[in-house]
Amino acid sequence: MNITDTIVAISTPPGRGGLGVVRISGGEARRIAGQILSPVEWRPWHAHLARLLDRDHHAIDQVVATFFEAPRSYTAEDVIEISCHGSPVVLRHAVERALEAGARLAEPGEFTLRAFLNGRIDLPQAEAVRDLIDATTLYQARIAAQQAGGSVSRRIAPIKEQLVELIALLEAGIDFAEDDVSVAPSREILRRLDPVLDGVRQLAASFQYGGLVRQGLTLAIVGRPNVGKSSLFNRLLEQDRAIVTDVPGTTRDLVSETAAIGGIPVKLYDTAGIRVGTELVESLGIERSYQAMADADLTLVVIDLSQARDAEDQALISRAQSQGRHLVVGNKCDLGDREATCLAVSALTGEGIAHLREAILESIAPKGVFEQETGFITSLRHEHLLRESAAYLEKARGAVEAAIPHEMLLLDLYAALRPIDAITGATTADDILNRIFSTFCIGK
Ligand SMILES: Nc1nc2c(ncn2[C@@H]2O[C@H](COP(=O)(O)OP(=O)(O)OP(=O)(O)O)[C@@H](O)[C@H]2O)c(=O)[nH]1
Ligand SMILES: [Mg+2]
Repeated sequence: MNITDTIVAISTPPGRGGLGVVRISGGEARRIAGQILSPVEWRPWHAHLARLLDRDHHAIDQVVATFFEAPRSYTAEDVIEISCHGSPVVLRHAVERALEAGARLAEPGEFTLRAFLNGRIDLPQAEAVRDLIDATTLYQARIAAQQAGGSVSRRIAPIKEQLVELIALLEAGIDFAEDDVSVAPSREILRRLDPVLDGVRQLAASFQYGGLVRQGLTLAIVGRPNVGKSSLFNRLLEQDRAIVTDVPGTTRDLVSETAAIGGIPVKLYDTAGIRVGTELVESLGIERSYQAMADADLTLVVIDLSQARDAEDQALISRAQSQGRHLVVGNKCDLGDREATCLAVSALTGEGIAHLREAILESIAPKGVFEQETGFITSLRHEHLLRESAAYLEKARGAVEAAIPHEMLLLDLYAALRPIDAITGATTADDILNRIFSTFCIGK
């Protein structure tokens, strides 16, 4: 990909709207914009009122063009943003005219790629821009905005610094051995290595929660027929999505929809009520209920408080227990007695639902984790790299303890540094770059 030419794209989503923005970036931005607009005296960081012209120099829109002069722009190049009225024909025409004037159509994510390549932002920041655009909850947006501001790099920087220092110490011991620079004793090396290993491990482990922020989790609602699973599903969604009747066996298939709970996107699955000895269609549905339960990050086993718990309820609870995270929810508390061993709610009146939401959050992460917002990484790529780094650091630790020569130890330390570099963007291979930026939308 050539990054010295001037690129153009529509930066707003497809469709009609009040405004639509065409963005041009590169050394030729002013000249190209000049050819498609009525004459403009460009002043940096000023908005200019102009007319957008067609090929016959007829005005087709009145626009506001803003000039961001290099290097103080999104891409660190000259950027011109033309705010048109949001008509797809007008926007497309503006882009076509810019292409005729010598611009090239931007690849997906290319504006952000240029910001990265020009050193305006590092790789975690670029990835966070994509997460920000993809955010489905305000909480996700807030985390992404912090990361776009550099929070991940700020956490990694001191760890990397310590590792580089240790490498320098060992290199010095080898290079200047004759000059009486004493070789660092194992105790000293371990004293420096351990905090690095701890830091890398902790950061990698934080993905356990950070991953949930980005990807969300799946939650299956299971139980016997008629206990109120679909009612609870609708209640958590705050939307009348699944069919509710007093006929047992109403839900036959999985119904899924995403709700935000505490800012975390939660994909809820309503399932067919589980019972034995039913006809074919229902039993196929029940198989899916079991499957959803096995696949879910968290299972809500719903029981009916207006009835005594029976063996089928108990069997489901045991099954959920053996499969991992689960909560037992006693529904219809407006009718029946509360039990101490479950969360009492009423899908009908809404009682206990706020409490259930909290319990769902707490069952996936200790209280307060999601509030310490800068405390975790949200990218699977970062997690993999940190784990790789930790593995080499552990190997290095073993080498120190086995009194293996420092030359060999250094190889492990360099190998541990490489994945960290790949996060902060110091030595990134092209394929990583392409993978990241190709998931962007055009115009970003
Ligand atoms: N009083 C009371 N009735 C409820 C409550 N929740 C659900 N119901 C009623 O219980 C009946 C069954 O509700 P559903 O939500 O369809 O139950 P389900 O578990 O999805 O049933 P299946 O799909 O057949 O497995 C309906 O008549 C609901 O109105 C509740 O909290 N209190
Ligand atoms: Mg149902």
